[in-house]
Amino acid sequence: MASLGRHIIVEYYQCAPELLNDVVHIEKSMVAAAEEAGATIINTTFHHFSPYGVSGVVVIQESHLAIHTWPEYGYASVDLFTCGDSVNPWVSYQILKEKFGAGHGSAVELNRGEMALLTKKKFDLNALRDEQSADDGSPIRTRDVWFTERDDKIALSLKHDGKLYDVQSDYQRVEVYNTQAYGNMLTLDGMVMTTEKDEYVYHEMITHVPLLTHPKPKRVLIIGGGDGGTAREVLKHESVEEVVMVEIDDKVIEACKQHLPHIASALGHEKLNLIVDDGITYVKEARDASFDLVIVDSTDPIGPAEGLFTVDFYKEVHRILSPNGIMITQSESPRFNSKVFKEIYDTYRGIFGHNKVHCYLAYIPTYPTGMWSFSYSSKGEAHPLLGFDKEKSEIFAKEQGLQYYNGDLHEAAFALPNFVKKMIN
Ligand code: SPD
Repeated sequence: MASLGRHIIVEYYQCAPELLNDVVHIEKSMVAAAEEAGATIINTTFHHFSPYGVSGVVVIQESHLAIHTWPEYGYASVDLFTCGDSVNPWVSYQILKEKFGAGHGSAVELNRGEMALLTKKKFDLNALRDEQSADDGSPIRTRDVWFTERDDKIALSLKHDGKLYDVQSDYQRVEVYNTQAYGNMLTLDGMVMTTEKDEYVYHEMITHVPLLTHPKPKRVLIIGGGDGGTAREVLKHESVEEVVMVEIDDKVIEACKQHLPHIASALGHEKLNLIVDDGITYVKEARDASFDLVIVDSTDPIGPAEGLFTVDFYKEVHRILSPNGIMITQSESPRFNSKVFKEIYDTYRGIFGHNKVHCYLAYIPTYPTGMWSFSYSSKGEAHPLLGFDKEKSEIFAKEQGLQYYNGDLHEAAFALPNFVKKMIN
């Protein structure tokens, strides 16, 4: 043995970009590469970075395998570090080259810890081992695969057991992950849309606040909302006679029906008219004063939802609202998306009038910063707090077994932190 370890530094070029952006594929490939080489795996940690790139490490009893990918360049940088004679890192090299569809690979091998330069010290191993950590010596394998949504300053990571759905639709990348803490999770273009465990906060707040303050909401329009959560909550109100939902992407509906069935549970409801089309066009063509409530349950203002954040679109929404109509939108995070947040409120106030636009907050752990906002814009006399029938709301919340919304919460949601007030006033 000339050295303690062998370190192979690997470059893979001209790889398939989609493979280099698939955290599950990469983890599986790295695990296979370690196992085939004869290594014993201790732990795996892999992160996907939004929108692209994966980093990960397989810790093996005989050192580690590490990877960083740049899917946009079809490039992966890999370290194969092994010690002992029982593992052959060149086997890993070949396997990974094939798994990533690399057109070209190169590698250099370094010896780590030259024996000629080392002197072995004698020490009593038993004296160093405390009783707690004494075990039978067999490694316990653990696995950490992470989804990460991040911008250049903030990241949110969720550990998952794999992907259940992954389709590039005509509009966006639609994925469902099986997260360990929040159940199945829908992401669009790498951004968290909803999870089984905290979806109720968003869906109860985007719906019951307006529906319990409008005198008699009969016709409701949902723009977006393809997961079905908003429709499910709206349909809990008996006064509602028809819900039209216009979702641009049928793959979102398909993914949620298959993997988030509780959220999608009302998508076949008899009062629901589900249209797969562009919401902007639908609103443009809708009759004047034809809806009592319009809910814009959009994604963030990047990609297919961009047009939903324009003055022209909101003017059209105002036109199609009945005289006492209300428009509700998800208005992003005041802390995370401050610029968009401010612009949204300026825009609505320009259309509905300064005193007709209100902001309310809810706490959604899987959205950036956890603090999320909704806007309540009123065309006529409806007001979120004046004349609010708290008792009716309490009864409704109890009867429906709501998990977040109640009368107190309704009122409290409009109490804004100073920094938020400052941003919109
Ligand atoms: N950054 C998250 C914004 C998500 C808003 N829409 C969620 C859709 C849930 N029905």
